[in-house]
Amino acid sequence: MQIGLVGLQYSGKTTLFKTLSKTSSNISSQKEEASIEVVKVPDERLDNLTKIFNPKKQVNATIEVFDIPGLKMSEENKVKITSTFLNSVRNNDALFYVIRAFKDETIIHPMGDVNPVRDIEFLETEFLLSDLAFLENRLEKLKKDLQKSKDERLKREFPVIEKCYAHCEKEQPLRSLHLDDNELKMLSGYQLITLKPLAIAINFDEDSIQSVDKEINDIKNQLIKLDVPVIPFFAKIELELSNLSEEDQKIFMEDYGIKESALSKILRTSYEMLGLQSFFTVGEDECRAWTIKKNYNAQQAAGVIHSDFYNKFIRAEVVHYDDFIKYGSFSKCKEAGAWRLEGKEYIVKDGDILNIRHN
Ligand SMILES: Nc1nc2c(ncn2[C@@H]2O[C@H](COP(=O)(O)OP(=O)(O)OP(=O)(O)O)[C@@H](O)[C@H]2O)c(=O)[nH]1
Ligand SMILES: [Mg+2]
Repeated sequence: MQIGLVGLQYSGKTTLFKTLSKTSSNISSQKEEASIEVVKVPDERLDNLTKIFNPKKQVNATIEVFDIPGLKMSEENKVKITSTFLNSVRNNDALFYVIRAFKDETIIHPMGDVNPVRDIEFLETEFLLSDLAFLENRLEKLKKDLQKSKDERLKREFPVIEKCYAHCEKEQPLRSLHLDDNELKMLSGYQLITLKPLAIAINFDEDSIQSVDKEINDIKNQLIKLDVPVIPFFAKIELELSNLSEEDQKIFMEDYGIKESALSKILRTSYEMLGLQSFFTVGEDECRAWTIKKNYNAQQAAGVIHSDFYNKFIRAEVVHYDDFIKYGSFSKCKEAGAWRLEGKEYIVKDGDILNIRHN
């Protein structure tokens, strides 16, 4: 899974990226090319399992974060969308708009002044236009092809593209259009931008810590059409704090009144918007968190570990993390009836500890 940080120049993407990856020393803020970082998903439950099993290693779930260089002012004094930018944006499973709310006269805003709502609407409009142009072309091509051939797949695609086109033409992003699984599958190769799950991360400065809830509400009120998560963060402070030990970091965050780190908010929101959850495997060699979709059954979850586990699946031994902590061991869980053998149709829950039995 890959999430993209998208925005205008100097909105704080790379600063945020650095707090996520904690490798502040070697990422230059002025870097032109995009960079991708594999970010460990922190999980207290996995930490606790590691304490209990004392394995050789702990493997956290990971998510890839893609830091895309922002849109700049062009020579004609306008912020222009480029095809390189659009291609980088298309390359993600979900998007975070990183929007500037901090005021700092020494850092020039590419549109002249700080205005979060305008910047969000600008990005939305540009992405909508890009999808609309794609859909229009695709529709034309399908019309032509269908005159020549009676291909069943193309026939089925036509009404789906038509429906998407009509929706975009009404200036609605595709994420607000109801599409069933088959329709989504048909569209999946096209990387339509407004179809991707979206959240908005707004970068405030430290003067706003007290008033941030109100400021976020004001912004949301002006964006009622845009029904997506909007989360505040404080890139500059958090970058400074990310160099401290975990303990000091906690203390300073409390001092500042920051309740949750940007890293944690972004990963939590990503999991939610992508419909993801974690299950665990435990043992002497490793304790590990695995990422799966929310509706995955036991066999599909087994397949994430290894394709052999999918093909030769027999049963899954299941104990929920909460039960394991409550009873203290697998044998105690058995006595209490909290240890179960499940078949392939079992829908895995967030926090299940699985042991896959296979041929
Ligand atoms: N005062 C202040 N400065 C910030 C804040 N966040 C980022 N900056 C500064 O703004 C400048 C640009 O930040 P970056 O994180 O490099 O911005 P970016 O979005 O990656 O920019 P591009 O990659 O050019 O699109 C840097 O000098 C940062 O130190 C903030 O919250 N407050
Ligand atoms: Mg940058």
